[in-house]
Amino acid sequence: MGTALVYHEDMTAARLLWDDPECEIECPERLTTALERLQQRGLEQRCLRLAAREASEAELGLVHSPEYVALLQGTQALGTGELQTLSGQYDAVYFHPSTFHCARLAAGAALQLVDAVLAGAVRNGLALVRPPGHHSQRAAANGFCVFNNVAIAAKHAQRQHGLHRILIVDWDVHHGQGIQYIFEDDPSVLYFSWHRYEHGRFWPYLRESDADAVGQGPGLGFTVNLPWNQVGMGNADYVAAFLHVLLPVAFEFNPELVLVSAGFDSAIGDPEGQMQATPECFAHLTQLLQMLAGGRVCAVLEGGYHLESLSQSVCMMVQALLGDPAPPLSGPMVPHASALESIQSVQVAQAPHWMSLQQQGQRGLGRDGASGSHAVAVTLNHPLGVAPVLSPCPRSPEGRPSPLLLPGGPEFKAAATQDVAALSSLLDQLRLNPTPPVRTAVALTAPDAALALPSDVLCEEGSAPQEETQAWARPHEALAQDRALTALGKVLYLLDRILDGQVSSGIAVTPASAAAATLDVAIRCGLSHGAQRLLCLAVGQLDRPPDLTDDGRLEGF
Ligand code: X5A
Ligand code: ZN
Repeated sequence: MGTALVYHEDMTAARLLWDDPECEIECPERLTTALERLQQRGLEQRCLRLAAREASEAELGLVHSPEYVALLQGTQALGTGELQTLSGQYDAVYFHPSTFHCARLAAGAALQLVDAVLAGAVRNGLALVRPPGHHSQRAAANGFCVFNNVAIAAKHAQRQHGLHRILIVDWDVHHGQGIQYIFEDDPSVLYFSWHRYEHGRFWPYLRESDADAVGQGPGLGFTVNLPWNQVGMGNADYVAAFLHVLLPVAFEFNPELVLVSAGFDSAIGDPEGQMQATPECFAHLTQLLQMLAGGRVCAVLEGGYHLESLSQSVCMMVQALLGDPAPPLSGPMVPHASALESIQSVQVAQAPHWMSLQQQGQRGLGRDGASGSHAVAVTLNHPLGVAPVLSPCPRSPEGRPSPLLLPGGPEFKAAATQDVAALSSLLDQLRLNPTPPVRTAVALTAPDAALALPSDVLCEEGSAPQEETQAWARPHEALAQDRALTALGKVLYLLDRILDGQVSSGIAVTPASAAAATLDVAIRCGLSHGAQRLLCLAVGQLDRPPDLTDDGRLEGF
């Protein structure tokens, strides 16, 4: 199942016919440049190409009033002066005699994409369209937008395909207030938008773009606004927003379809956004969204005004939709303080509506480590899962990973030989079986041992020798207790089985009061067994052991 690319050349016909510095950035080259780049990279050829059709009057009527559609229809016959006068009645809009046709194609392209995905012809896709849609409202054009392409596609997916839960992710740098208004009281459509806001001092200057606008009536909690109060937000900020706001809520919502209002004015270089996220970031964001709705992701172009940045970002998104690995993100992955403030304000505003956000912002208040009455799970993973000594896969100048080299060619053979050599030296070093016989094991102490486990999970009975366990435990007061010591013995045994290559991954349970100490021992034990690299991930408050040498082998959160 592939990726659809929906397009029609006619959508390049509309253009600004008079002088207007605000509107001139929305130009036909946005589409031609992006498409050219997709062709150059060989990406367009890998997609199922679909020619956009016009949306029907009835389809436009899913969102817009008949009077508004009729008014737009009438613009086809107007002269330049009349078009300019009419445009002036809206905020940041221009009309051209071809606007009605283009806008019907843009909405039609979104519909065709949704139909292709929901019919199972493709897994996902992108509609390359203009004019954009997310600012347009029931009876008003706004911010270069004429018909609300994504909102129409969502209504269509509900009416024609019977969907009950649709997620709209609007990563355009402007607030898609049009989409918000259309679905604000509707719990079947979850609308997420991040946007340049600057405390209300950025277009479209709306109070209802702030984090405390969360929807109305039955739609309470189904509008999620994340305002950026400073420019310069980058990869770390966008990824943090996904990990700490969008994805928790989205997994809880469990959508049947993801629509993306894919504006790339949120990327580096864009004159509107003034943000710093690199094109690669959009590959990662796209990958993250593919974990939802069985990968049914339909993206529809919104903004994006820096032609080079736009084209690169579009390529990155299409690559990710096609299933290619995402290039690594550059720069320090540290979110800005202002971004964290914004994220927290959304968590606070949305916590009453989403269980997945209710624990956030309470860290360090003693919920996780202090009481000692409940158990904490420690997850351990086979080192092959993180490919300890494999060199990063060699990339072509374009950043394409080596597996796409033509099989049989000399470069392919050289790369393959290199990979095999690296892999066998890894196995030699770690004396590992490439596929451990047991996928997952658990190490439980008596009270938890009665848990019903899936049949393919091994309940590990063994413990490390008592002297060894005591030796590891000695420096830690928290491990003096019998229960903690017993649990540690089981953790060490499990770790040994993983490092031996008998088990791929495991889950161990330890008393909460001993979690930090147990993890400390597990880290030291792993490193002393010759693990090449160790990633330690703590969910909740857990300090990194202070005295472990910083030799680059240990990475901790
Ligand atoms: C779709 C989009 C932006 C309008 C900006 C007006 N519209 N200043 O990015
Ligand atoms: Zn925009």
